[in-house]
This record gives sequence, structure tokens and C-alpha cells, in this order.
Amino acid sequence: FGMAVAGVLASTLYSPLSFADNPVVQTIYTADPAPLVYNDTVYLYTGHDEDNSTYYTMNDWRVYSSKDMANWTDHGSPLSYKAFSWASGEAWASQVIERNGKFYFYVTVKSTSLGRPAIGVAVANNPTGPFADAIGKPLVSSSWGDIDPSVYIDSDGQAYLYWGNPALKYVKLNPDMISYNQSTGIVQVPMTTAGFGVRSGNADRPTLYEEGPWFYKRGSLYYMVYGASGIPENIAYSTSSSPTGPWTYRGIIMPTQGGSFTNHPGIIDFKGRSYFFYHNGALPGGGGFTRSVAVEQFNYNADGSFPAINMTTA
Ligand code: FUB
Repeated sequence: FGMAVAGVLASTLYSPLSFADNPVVQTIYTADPAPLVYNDTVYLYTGHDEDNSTYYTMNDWRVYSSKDMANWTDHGSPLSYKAFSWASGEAWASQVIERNGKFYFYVTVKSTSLGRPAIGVAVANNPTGPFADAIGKPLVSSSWGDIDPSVYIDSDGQAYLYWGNPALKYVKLNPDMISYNQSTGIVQVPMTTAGFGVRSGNADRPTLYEEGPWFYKRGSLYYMVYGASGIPENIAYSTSSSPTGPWTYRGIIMPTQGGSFTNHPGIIDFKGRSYFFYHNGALPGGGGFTRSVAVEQFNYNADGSFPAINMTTA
């Protein structure tokens, strides 16, 4: 499969490709989906597992777009860890958001000087990039476990950046989107079992929360959807009436399945339908370090709760 991917990529890079079935991307291994709806188009940002990877060997991010959730255009790589002069690999989970016509790309990368992940931010004038490091240093480098940023702009204009494993943390981003409110600082979310469920036998992780938060509001309800329950992960969620909690644990959305020991949610509403992106090991040669992004359409229950969602291949 690795050789075939190299051949396909060499001949089709930056040219339109169509995908109808799961996984969404069938030419390379992709992970950590981060969909963005902008101008009647879905932009799907993903990480990129290198062929034959035996760890999270990831050097760049990819972006695909679709106007119908069936036909996808491959826009190549809008950003690599190399755009961050202070980073040395581990182009892990990310999310992109638009504000005032600019696109802000929040990423996990490995800080060379710290020797551990940190959160960076890149900016572009176009959703497909190219993106450039916005500040020339990490936006957040508070501790081990600074991974998996999720960004959301609330209806009052306040932007929040959540991230972290095993701690779930947030900052209030300033309107410039490339700095954060220093008086609020970095807030660590209280990891209560009422908020994030009960995990037994792990003193360091008393709740189900593991990593990969996806934070957003729908109606008047705030959602925190995340990789949960340890390795292998399922995807669970919590809700709140406030962007900063307290959170109430609401259950498992997607059980462990699909041949990857991680999973990672990305959720949008698009043209009147709701979509749940995730990753698994569905492609030939796929597994925990050679993952593939997939998507399921779903309907929220009337009270805003999630139905159970299973992985499909079509
Ligand atoms: O892709 C690398 C890491 O695996 C991500 O940062 C986590 O969310 C998990 O998917």
C-alpha cells in the first residue's frame, strides 16, 4: 500500500480527487479530523500518518474540501511542522477557525527546546493556505500534555482554546486570535467524575477524559466531545450551559472499534445535516499509527443528546 500511495500522490498531488465512501481519504493515511464550514464548503483538515509509521510519525497537515460531503478535492499540504522554526516534528492534532477573513490554524507540534509537545498557531488569508507561523514561538507551552487544541468563537465574540492530555485546559483567546487573556491565564478544568465519567484503577486519570477535545456550542448547549476511557479509546462527551463548565458527563458516542487504539472527533452541521468525523485503521496496512479519517451523518436527539454512532465503510 505504501508504494501505491507514493505513486498516486506523485501523479495527483494538488489535482481534484473524488471520494464517496469511508474512509474519506484513500490515498494516504490521515488522522485527527478537524472540519471547518466556510462559504458553503466543508474544509477537512487532517493530520498525516507517514507510511510504515510505528509511532505518531507525522510531519504535515492536509486539507480537503467538499460542497456535497461526497466529492472531495485534495488541496495538498497547507502547513508542515517545518513552518514553526522552534519545532521539530510531531504534527499532531489541530483545528482551524476563521475570524475577520483570516484563518487561524492551531496545532500540536514538538518544541525543540522543551523536547515535548506545545501548541502553535499559524495564519493564512485563505482556508487552503499556505499558512505561516503567526507568532514565532509557542502560543501555549505550559506542561507535558499540551496537545490537541480545539477552538471555538462564542456568540458574544469570546474565543476559547481548549486542549490537553491528561489535564483538560483552556484559555480565553484575545480578539487577535494569536494571544490570550493573561489575567484569566491558563485554566485547568476540574476533572470531576460527574463532569467526565468514572474510570477505575487509574489514580492519575479518575475520569474517562483522555485527549482530543472538540468544543462547540449548538443551540444553547456547549459540547465537549473527546477521546475517552484510555487505550483503546472510545469517544464520549459532556455538556454544559456555559463555555467554561461545570460539565455534565453524557455518555459514549462511538465505542472502540475500527482497528486504531486512538480516536478523535470532529463535528459539524452542514447544509441542514450533522456530521461526525473520526479516524480508524480501515485502509490496507492501517492500524494505530496508520490511520484513516472517516465520517458518519447523524441526527441529534430532540434534547440535544447524541445517538450512538458506529463506524461504517460506505
Ligand atoms: O495523532 C496524534 C495523537 O493521537 C493526537 O494528538 C491524539 O488526539 C491522538 O489521535
